[in-house]
Amino acid sequence: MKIDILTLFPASFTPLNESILGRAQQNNKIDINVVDIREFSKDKHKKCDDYTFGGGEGLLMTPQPLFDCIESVLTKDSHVIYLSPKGRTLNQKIVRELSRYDNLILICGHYEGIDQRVIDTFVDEEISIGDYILTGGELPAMVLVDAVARLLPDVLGNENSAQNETFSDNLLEFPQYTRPSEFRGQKVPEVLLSGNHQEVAKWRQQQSEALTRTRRPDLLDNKDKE
Ligand code: 4GY
Repeated sequence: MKIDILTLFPASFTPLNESILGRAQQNNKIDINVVDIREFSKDKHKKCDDYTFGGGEGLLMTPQPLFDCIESVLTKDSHVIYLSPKGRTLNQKIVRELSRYDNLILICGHYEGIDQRVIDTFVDEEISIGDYILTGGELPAMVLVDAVARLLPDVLGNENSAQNETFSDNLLEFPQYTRPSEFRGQKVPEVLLSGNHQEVAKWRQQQSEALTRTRRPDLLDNKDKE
């Protein structure tokens, strides 16, 4: 998958070069292309924002740099997303949907947002990462990239990818422990040390169900499942 990230702040995206996503990029499992919208401005001072028609405080990102920037990466395969609190709220079902595209183009707004004509012309859908207001679309874009990338083939280690998709779907994760078996007087549950894989699986399933019932009962009757 190729992901184009269009932003006025390309330096914000260095975290994507670390850890699992950094390795995935080096191994060509994902192609993350951060594009500086400012380079497309035809203004003599590379201006990319202006006051809103109708009045009001803040600045809006102007259409010209965005139109040219989007057109420089747009193909028949592109799915164009604008990160915005007005969008449908991201969840794991939507992440799975997005992971099937060959090319995502993510538009990051800043200031008061972008001219509506950019949205009307190019944007296939608006996506929100949650009901709170940030200063720009850069962090939401990184959240989306991270969540999508880990579903792509050969991005996670095999242990993880197998486990994550199969059994605990729409349940919260059971508690986990590593060595030592006792630390500062706190013992690991006996069943996990038993070597009885069937009993371990049963305990984990019970723990997941109980935790989900108390913390997130909304997940149990949720149609965002598959
Ligand atoms: N929440 N989910 C979000 C956000 C900030 C003004 C447009 C969110 O996706 N985006 O809070 N975005 C605004 C700031 C420009 C983006």
